[in-house]
Amino acid sequence: MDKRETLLKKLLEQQRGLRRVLTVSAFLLFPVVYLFVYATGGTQHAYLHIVYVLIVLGAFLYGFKGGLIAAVVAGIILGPLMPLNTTTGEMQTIENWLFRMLFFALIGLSSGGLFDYVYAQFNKVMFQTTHHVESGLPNYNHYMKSNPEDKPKTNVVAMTLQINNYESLIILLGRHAYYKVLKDLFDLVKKSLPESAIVIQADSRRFWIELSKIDHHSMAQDFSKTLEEQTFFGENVPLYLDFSIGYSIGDEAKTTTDRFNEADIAALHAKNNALKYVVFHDAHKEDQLLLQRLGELPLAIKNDELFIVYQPVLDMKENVVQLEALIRWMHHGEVLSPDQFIPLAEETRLIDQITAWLLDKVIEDYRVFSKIQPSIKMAINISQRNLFDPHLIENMIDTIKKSNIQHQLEIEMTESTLMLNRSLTQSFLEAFKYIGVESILDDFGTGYSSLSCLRDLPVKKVKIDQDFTLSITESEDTKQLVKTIIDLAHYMNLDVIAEGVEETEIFEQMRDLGVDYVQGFLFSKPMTFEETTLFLKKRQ
Ligand code: G
Ligand code: G
Ligand code: MN
Repeated sequence: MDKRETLLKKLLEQQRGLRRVLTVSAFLLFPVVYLFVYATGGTQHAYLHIVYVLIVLGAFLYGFKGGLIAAVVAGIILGPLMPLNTTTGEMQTIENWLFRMLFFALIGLSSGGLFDYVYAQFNKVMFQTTHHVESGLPNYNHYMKSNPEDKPKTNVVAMTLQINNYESLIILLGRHAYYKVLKDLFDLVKKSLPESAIVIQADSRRFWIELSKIDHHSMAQDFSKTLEEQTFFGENVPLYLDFSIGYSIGDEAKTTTDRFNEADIAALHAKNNALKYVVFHDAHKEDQLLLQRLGELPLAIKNDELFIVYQPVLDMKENVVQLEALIRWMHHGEVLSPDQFIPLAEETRLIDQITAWLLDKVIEDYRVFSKIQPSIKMAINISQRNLFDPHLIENMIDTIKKSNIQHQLEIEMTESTLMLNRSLTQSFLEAFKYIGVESILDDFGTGYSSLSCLRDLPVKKVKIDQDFTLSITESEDTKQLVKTIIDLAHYMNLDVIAEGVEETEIFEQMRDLGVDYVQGFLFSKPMTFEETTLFLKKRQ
């Protein structure tokens, strides 16, 4: 809280006391003014004008009502009760003092009205800083007003109540009706929690709640049940509100603001894991770590921290036929694997930058590899998310055509992600195929609807997931499954790659089952550019 705010708060606190003192003083000052005007000779002289101070004071203290009352009192004590001339004792005429009283009243009313207006504006501003503009519900400033120091405490529980489907509710209802629903929710929350609970609106989709330490387990159960059982209406339409709740509970002293942040993280965790509520745990900070990593990713691209390793794919005569490009990130001296950052990037448009970078780099490296082995093919992995950006696809197709690599490049798509938008995927794969770039269905067998993928998508190869490959020597069922996949693929004129071939025995079984290509640690781990160059040279 800044200094000005503290000062204002003190002033407001003192305002009441000040008001009382000034009111009493005003009452005492009327007789003083009376005596003063009397002593200076009555209303014939200008000294009576000192009474305006009291009229304006009345207006200042009680608005137009105060101004009016002060004006009438002043009008009376300086009217029928006050001689025109105290030495002669001559009284004022009725018209004289009535007119003056009217004039006083005008001053009292107008200055009082002005003060009322200023106060109303002031209160409005004060309200707006402590309440949400659209819902009128108390906000964080409201909380901070009653808890300005935010000292670490041990005896409280913080809770975040989050509406996960807020965007769709806004689209459905419009802002106005949405905030009415939010108000209903607020009332319900207030009603179902102990009276001492502080509830504030943290943002458009979140309430923050501070509770004294209680049996949060039974409370959490009851509370989420109450929310679930309530039907909310927006514009008379029944609504489904999808809630997640996060708690921050702990014996260490923490400021409530820190607790609210922890409760937010817990609520996010609840949402991502489809849980009703989650109690914050230090491990949840990993979410924060991931977000931090996402922030670093654009710089990683610029600073050349991303690099590619290549893993060879061999035919059954053990000739190297292809190199699969696998991305890595040199992050603070530690090599991160794609699982540690690609899923993050896939949630944003960064994945497009990464794929564009990857393609350029692979083409550059291909120039070197193809000098050693002209027949070598390359494979890159692309994300479903990439297909959502027609510009990226256009640019990729452009780049591929310009570098004339279309017949040496294949793209691998993971089956599980293909399902997100089948028709889009199909048309883009068609576009790639049209220029000569074939596609591989990656991790085949682990996703869903595999068979319709095989039927509908223009792919040339399927890659059997390493889960199957690795267990083929151990389980007869897996072996039969792999055999069926291979037969099915061959029936559809597709080639089969087995990924994860770690042992000679696996290789031999795969060969017996009719696999066309193999990839795995038995032949080579993923290698850096330099290692790959040496590997290819040795193989010639
Ligand atoms: O190399 P590793 O086993 O860590 O790879 C794990 C997964 O990451 C693989 O299944 C692969 O499909 C994916 N992957 C590797 N490189 C890339 C890439 O450049 N782009 C995308 N989208 N995925 C990649
Ligand atoms: O899913 P995708 O094919 O894109 O990923 C290939 C990944 O599988 C590579 O990151 C590589 O590290 C890993 N991989 C390749 N060969 C083997 C293997 O023989 N055994 C195991 N466990 N992993 C492998
Ligand atoms: Mn792959």
